[in-house]
Amino acid sequence: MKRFFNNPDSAGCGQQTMRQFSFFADAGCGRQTMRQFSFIPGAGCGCQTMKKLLSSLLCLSLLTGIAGTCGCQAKPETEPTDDNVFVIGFSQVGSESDWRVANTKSMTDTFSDDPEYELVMENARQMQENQFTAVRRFILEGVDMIIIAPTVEEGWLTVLTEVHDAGIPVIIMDRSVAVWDDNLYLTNVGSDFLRQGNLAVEWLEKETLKDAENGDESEDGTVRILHLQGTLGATAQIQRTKALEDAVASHGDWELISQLDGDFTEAKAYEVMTTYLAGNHDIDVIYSENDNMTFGAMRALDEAGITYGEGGQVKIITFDATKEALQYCLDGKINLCVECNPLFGPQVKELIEAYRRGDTIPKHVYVNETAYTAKDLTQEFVDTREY
Ligand code: GYE
Repeated sequence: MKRFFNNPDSAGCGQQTMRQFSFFADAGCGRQTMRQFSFIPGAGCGCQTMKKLLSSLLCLSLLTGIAGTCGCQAKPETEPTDDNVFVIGFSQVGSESDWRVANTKSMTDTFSDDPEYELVMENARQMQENQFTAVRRFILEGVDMIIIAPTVEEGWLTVLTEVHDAGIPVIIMDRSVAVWDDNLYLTNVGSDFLRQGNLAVEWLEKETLKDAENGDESEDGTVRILHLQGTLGATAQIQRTKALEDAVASHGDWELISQLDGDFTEAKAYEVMTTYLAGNHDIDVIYSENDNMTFGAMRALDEAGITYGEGGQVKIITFDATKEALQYCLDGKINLCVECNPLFGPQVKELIEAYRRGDTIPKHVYVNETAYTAKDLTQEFVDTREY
């Protein structure tokens, strides 16, 4: 590990201490791991694994004169030296959805138990500017690798070139970046969002055909689709939207009645849906680009007295297939859950290990996913859902 060589250890507590001290002093930064949250209630930051947090508390005591002795230099014999620890700077999008929380947990769980790794996560709170700041800080710190889950696709060329020039390998995770030079990153791991969107429209095609055969279509035969979009410019939004727009273009009887920006959050979706429903109730389908927006939409539909799900006025299609959404699906409140798997921490680690062994790794790695209707689900399956 090559970080901190310019950072003299004035406290005598090791290089970690400098960082950890600034973490305590600089509340409000986006650094954290899941485990740190449970020890520092309400803190939105933190930048070390638990054992380091404990040693930093000792060091902090020394620095602030609360305790007289500091055992920080004395590391257990079994612990690797800093030089053996592979430090990964991870710029995460935020914590906007249940999917994201599960993804963060998968990443922190994967690396936190392995003393060979340190995962330093920065939460960008859905702002690309925050990601640029985090990545530049990782470069200064000389981390061994940077993982970026990009908020949006555009705008990455400059900062990725800076990382490349610093000789730090990059993995793009979850969403993608739109750069012409794919040598700027090692690999892109995540979902095939276009395939997800296509699974949704294929299901809708079959459903609308069934409705027509059963005489359940709307009076004029039109399928009115309300589209709730995720963060505009994010790969998950772009590709899921493309699948729907292409399908609408090729089905004369499908109408996109409105596209509302829900930013992948429940609160925003609830707000835009409530406003929309104040003037319009004529909806046959809601195509919602993630589960949390779906929950917000369901609340707005309930308040407007509009029924949905099996036998309801509105069919609901949602993406992610979290445990809560699957339960709604099993209960007949959501018609289709398209799966988006956030649990790829172990897969990311395998790719890193392959890279460290010198193996060639593929430029794009997709995770396995499917789609569920109530017929595909059992209570046992939902109960054991990991996210
Ligand atoms: O669908 C949504 C999250 O990029 C796959 O982002 C991710 C999406 C996911 O906020 O819930």
